[in-house]
Amino acid sequence: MTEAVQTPHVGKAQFTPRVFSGIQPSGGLTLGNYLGALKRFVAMQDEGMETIYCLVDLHAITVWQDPERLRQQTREAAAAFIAAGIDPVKSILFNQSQVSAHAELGWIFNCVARLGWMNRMTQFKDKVGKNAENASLGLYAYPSLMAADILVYHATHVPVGEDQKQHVELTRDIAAKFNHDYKVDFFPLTAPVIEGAATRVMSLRDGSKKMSKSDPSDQSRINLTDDADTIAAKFRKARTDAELLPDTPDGLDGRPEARNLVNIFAALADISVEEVLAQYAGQGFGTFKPALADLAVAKLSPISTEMQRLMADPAEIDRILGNGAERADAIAQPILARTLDIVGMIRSRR
Ligand code: AQP
Repeated sequence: MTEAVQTPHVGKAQFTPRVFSGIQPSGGLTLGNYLGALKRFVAMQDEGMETIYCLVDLHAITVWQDPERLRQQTREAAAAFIAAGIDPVKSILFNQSQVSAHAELGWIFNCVARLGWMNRMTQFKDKVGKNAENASLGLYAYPSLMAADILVYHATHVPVGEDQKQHVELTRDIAAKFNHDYKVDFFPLTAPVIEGAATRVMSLRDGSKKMSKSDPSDQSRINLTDDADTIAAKFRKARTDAELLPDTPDGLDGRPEARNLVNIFAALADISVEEVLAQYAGQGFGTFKPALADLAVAKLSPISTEMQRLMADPAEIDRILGNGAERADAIAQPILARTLDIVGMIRSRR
């Protein structure tokens, strides 16, 4: 079992371990989403904990999404989850907008989170660059909706890539402030679970930028839908240096592109960086890149083949998401109702 998973408590309240995480259907999923998140989601499901996984479509529209493409990308992301090993019976799998409690708790958390906290969120700054005036209010408030996604299930553990660590820490701050302001032990202090050799997969074109589904360059990422030839060509063209691979991880210092490819190899092969280097030390990228491409094709092509099969029946995907939403709603509604009571809202509607 994942080392970090224990039964957490806040004051006298005990919380049953429950895993929540999500991915935005803001484009096709990448190797970064797979290694940093999806692969971990499958591992946690198979460790026997209650697992709730969500396609966060409300987050996706914080930047413009064409409506028809958003529907398509949401179904494709659901197909990727199932193809990668998420069992929609063992886990709860749904799209966020079908469970309105997320948005309702999100509003309450907008009133708990402080502007000073939001101003420190590095992902917002990275995404808007110099264009903050033009960004949506939703993009700014994104982390407080994310806190609601997690806490509306009293989730205790959130598997994420390194880039989401700050948002999970903000979730803890919101929970702690809510508990303090209302003098309750109601929300757990959720732990991020950031594990594996590739918690931050970098762009294939620039080792200082993370691999991202919204990067304008398709060459910067491996998509889960890429075919074998495309995967091989992208790794062949990936930026690297002219040095040979070292025999210890220290030898990768100052070589971000080389480190990235070695990390990807280790994560795909489920071995350590040391083991990769034991095999490839002294070799150049002319040998390493084709081996990496073969490994990636072997691991990813069964997923993309299964995705294609699932995508042939979109009604079945919608049915799975609808069922998941009902199961999620049954957990979220009592937690939202109790939150509204705590906050002082009259709830007399029949
Ligand atoms: N490059 C990455 N390496 C490791 N993990 C990653 N994740 C994303 N990129 C990497 C993890 O995937 C989960 C879902 O992320 P998301 O899609 O909800 O948002 P994101 O982090 O903003 O991912 P993208 O691909 O960069 O999306 P866009 O381009 O739409 O903003 C998270 O657990 C994340 O850590």
